[in-house]
Parts: sequence; structure tokens; C-alpha cells
Amino acid sequence: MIRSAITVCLVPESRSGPFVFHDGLEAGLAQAKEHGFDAVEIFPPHADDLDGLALRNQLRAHGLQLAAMGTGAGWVRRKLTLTDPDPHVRMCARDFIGAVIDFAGGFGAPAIIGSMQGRWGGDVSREQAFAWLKEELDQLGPRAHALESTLLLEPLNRYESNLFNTVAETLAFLDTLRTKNVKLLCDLFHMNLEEADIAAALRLAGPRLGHVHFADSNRRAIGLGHTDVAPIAAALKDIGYAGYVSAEVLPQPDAATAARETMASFRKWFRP
Ligand code: LER
Ligand code: MN
Repeated sequence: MIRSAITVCLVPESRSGPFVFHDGLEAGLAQAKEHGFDAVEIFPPHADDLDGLALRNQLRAHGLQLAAMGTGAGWVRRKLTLTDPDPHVRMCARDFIGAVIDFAGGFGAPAIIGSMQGRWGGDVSREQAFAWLKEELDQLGPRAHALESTLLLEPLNRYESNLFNTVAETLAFLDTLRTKNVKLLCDLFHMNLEEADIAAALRLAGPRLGHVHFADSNRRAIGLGHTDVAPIAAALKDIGYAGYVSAEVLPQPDAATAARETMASFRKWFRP
């Protein structure tokens, strides 16, 4: 069964980012529950800034699950990436992501590698960037596996990364890894920019799809842009997708409307 999730951002520097709730953990959980979501996706400054026991109690009190946890604050706050030419920076990026893997894994949730993948260019050749990313993911994938969790790799649009922009390119890269524990995160906003056919790309991902960012063409809540959702919902059902569709969207026109519209679309397409 496909389940619903919504984003809670705890990073002040990402206030203008594509996250619905920005008013702290407790308020975010309460609002997620109020709007009927099954789970939250949390974007923390660092895993160490979270209290695992407190989060467990808060999630339980609201009847919510942890869907996934982002690692992008490592880039936003410290400019860490897994493909930086400086080996110390790559090591810090690995540590940052590793801490999120360990924390989220305790909740049965995956960590997300989006902007922490970085990009090639300047002194870093395309081949070198892929080699470094492979090296790092072959360490981080087993770390998630040890916690019976997975790691999520998210293809971004061309303005955010030049490593891979499409599902097909990302799958080809995943095939080169030793670890089989890295799954694909498909963000419908990025896919709207990069894929010729979003539904066909989701079908190509098939069982390797681990998470979906449920965003419309303009990165607003699904229903507030021009994405044709019918073939996307049909593809997710046909491939037997049983993960989350998570609202990683701008809080526009406001957070409550974004949450309400997302939930209305979720019920329309996945709970008719
Ligand atoms: C992260 O999930 C993402 O989609 C990137 O665009 C970073 O904001
Ligand atoms: Mn995303």
C-alpha cells in the first residue's frame, strides 16, 4: 500500500526550500497528524541535533512514522559533498550521511542522498566524480543494510547536479555498485524537467524505486501545477510500489494549503 508523508524542515537556512513545515518538530508533527498524513520526512541540521528517544515518543503520541531523513544540510550548511576534490571534505560528507543513516535506521527509515552527491567540473573529471561516489556509496549502502534499512539516491535536475538527471542514467550508475542496498528516490519535480515520460521512467525503476517526492511541475503541492498525475499513479500501482509519496514542496500559498492539497490529491489517486 502506498502511504503519505510530508516534510518537516528543521534547518533555518532552508526556510525558503521545498519543505512544507518550518516551525519546529513538535508543530510539524502536530500539523502532519492534523492533515491526516501517515508519516513525516525530516530535514535535520545534523543527526546529533535530534533526540532519538524524544522523537520516538513524539511520533508514537501522534501515531506517525518516520518516512525518511534528508542529508542536504551537510551541503547547505557546510558545503560537504561526496564528490569534493578534497578527501577530508568527502570524509566529512560520509560521516555526516553516516550519522543520518544510523539515526534514521533506528526508525526503519532510509537516509536520502540528494544534493550531497555533488557535481563534476573544474578539477574533477566526470569519471573521477563517479568513482568517488561509487566508493562512498559502497561504504554507506552496507551501513544502512546493517540496520535493515536502505539508502536513497535522488537524481536531481540539471540546475542542481550534472552527475545524473534521469532515472535511466541513475540506474546505470547503481548497476556499477557492489552494494545492492541503494534505491532510487524519484522526485516528480525533477522528473518533470528531465524525463520524456515520467510514468515510463517510474516503470523502468520498478522494484528499485524506494521513495517518491510528490511534487507538482512548479514544485507546489500535487494538484497546484500542471503535472498529469493519472499515468504516474497508474505506473506506481502497476509496479507494486509500496513506499511513501512524500510532499517535498514549497509551502505555497501557505503550509496549510500545501498540506491540504497534497492530502486531497493523495486520497484521490491512492485512496479512491
Ligand atoms: C532534495 O530532495 C531535492 O529534491 C533537491 O532539489 C534539494 O532541494
Ligand atoms: Mn527531492
